[in-house]
Amino acid sequence: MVKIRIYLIALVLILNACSGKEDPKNIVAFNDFDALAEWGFENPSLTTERAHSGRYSVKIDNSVENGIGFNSILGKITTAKPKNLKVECWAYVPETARVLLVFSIDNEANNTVVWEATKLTDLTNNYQVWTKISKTIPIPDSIAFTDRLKCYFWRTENMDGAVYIDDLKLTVVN
Ligand SMILES: [Ca+2]
Repeated sequence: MVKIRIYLIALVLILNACSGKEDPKNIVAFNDFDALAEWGFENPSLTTERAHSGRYSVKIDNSVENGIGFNSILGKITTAKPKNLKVECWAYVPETARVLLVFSIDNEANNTVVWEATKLTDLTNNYQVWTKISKTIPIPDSIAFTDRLKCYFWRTENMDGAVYIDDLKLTVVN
């Protein structure tokens, strides 16, 4: 699938320098979706209708079931097994949204190790404005470096309006 990863690290470092808080080595992935678009990546969920950063964000509506997400092998993103992973993003969510934030880990045999699905409407009470949302997921000790991590947004049924996602970040929290 999409390689949403290394070339964004420089941007993460810049953002971190601005905030002065987070340790950049704990950030395993960041996507502002602008870099994807600038590099010619095409996806039905990429949009310029609304953005929290730059020009691009990911839009999920009745024509798009899954927004662009994160998909990688644990051993490619970290050399130490995390105790928790924090998913953060900026989200523009209507009250009518029927979209889940999904975080999953599958092992090499395709068995599910972790499956966390949370309604976006349970992660914010601020509708129709850009809001920072986050979810921290405990990672079991049994995780292997060959396991596959995915984080994405999934529309589970038809809905009125559209959800926009921008600045998706995964951080190790120990
Ligand atoms: Ca953006």
